[in-house]
Amino acid sequence: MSYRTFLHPLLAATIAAAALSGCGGGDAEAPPPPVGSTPPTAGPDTTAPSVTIASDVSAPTASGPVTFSFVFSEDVGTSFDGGDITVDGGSVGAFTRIDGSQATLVVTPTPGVAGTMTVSVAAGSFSDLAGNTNAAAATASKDYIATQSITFASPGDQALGTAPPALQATASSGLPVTIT
Ligand SMILES: [Ca+2]
Repeated sequence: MSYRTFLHPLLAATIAAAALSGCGGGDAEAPPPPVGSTPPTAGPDTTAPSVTIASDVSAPTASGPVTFSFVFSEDVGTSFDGGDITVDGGSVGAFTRIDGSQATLVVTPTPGVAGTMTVSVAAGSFSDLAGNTNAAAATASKDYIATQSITFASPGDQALGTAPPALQATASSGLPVTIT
């Protein structure tokens, strides 16, 4: 029992010292930074929002579906949706609104042909929370290659002594095929 009664004052002193050092002087802390980045004297928001479009394929050409991202300069709420996007050279897939300042759209290349997918947003398509609409259009494109089949026509039966048959082929893309 004498051991326990001796330990308690030591423990208490240790805890008290730790609590004191944890205080750290306390009165020298900097005041918290002001909330928000807009000074209270700023006028109404008259800055038009803008959008930057990019694709998730860094290679020069894509060979399958491409996800285009739309990153807005400020919160545009729900004013932007899939109907604000014009797509050429591919078919429109899933549109996702990540939040008020980001969205994505999947575009699948037209099967069997090579070409360019273009995604664009016209001016006046979306607005910020103050009601300012985007003044500038935006666009992005990605070239794509797609597999295609080449079908050779049968040369048919050939008679001895006649000229060799000319091979003929058609491509699934509809583009002309040159045989050399
Ligand atoms: Ca604005």
